[in-house]
Amino acid sequence: MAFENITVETRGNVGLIALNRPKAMNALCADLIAELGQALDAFEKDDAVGAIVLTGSDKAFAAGADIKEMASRGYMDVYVSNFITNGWEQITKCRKPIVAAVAGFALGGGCEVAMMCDFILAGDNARFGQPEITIGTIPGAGGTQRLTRAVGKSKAMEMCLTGRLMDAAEAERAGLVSRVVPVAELVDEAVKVATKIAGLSRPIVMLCKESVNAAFETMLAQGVTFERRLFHSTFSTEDQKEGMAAFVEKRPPAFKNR
Ligand code: DAK
Repeated sequence: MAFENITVETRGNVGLIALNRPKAMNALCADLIAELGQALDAFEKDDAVGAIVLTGSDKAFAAGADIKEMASRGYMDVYVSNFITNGWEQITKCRKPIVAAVAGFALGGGCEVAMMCDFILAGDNARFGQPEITIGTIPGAGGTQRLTRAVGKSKAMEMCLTGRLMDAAEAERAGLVSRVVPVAELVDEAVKVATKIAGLSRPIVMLCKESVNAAFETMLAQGVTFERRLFHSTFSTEDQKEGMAAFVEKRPPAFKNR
């Protein structure tokens, strides 16, 4: 597939997508979002790919939705056309794990896209924010919801109400990112982590992702019950037998994704 706003490659069994609109700080125009959706879909269907890394450039993961594309739209227009809705949440529908490797600016829709991924590894120059309030609007792709769940009300409220950016160290302290690594090592480190995941049992990885995600949609008791059902179901797989036998026999497991 030929893309104009992203680059796509595979590294071993990891699919690597890089947002690539350098002149606009990777602003998320409609074409970019459509291409991202196509690339994710292709990796989701590709049996050779077990995990995905989504990154940007060293300067910007993405500086938000494309303001120039949005600026002159009117209410009836955006409402009736369901403006920038289609495609935006495809990341959250993907069953394979997606690691966001964020360097530079992750603002507005950029921060929201990173938060839609399963976890975020940050380069030490990363800066996160929801600055929509400073241009007369509010987050529209889940920022007020996912940021609040990630960092708590006080910090999320301050960031959404003032547009203040958070640096990588603060983002790690607040639990928005799993780890901070030197920016020069970011993509390699993300691919390394994704390779580790892709080498595990694919169905078990998918069950695990589904179970963690259920924590955002359920009450605790319901979530724990859901987890218990999935945990029990892993005992119906060949990979659970193999994983535990390999441990007992002191050898690496050979998972068959069955
Ligand atoms: N859109 C369009 N162009 C952008 C852009 C953006 N978000 N961000 C940067 N650019 C462009 C600049 O206009 C400039 O282009 P030229 O002037 O050279 O043509 C170029 O990228 C370089 O930017 P700067 O010259 O500004 O570079 P600096 O290093 O000085 O500043 C910056 C970098 C990232 C701090 C600054 O560019 C900035 O503040 N950018 C805007 C950040 C922002 O406000 N982001 C939030 C946008 S609103 C939804 C889905 C998503 C959304 C809503 C709904 N649905 C699913 C319903 C999301 C909304 C948003 O993200």
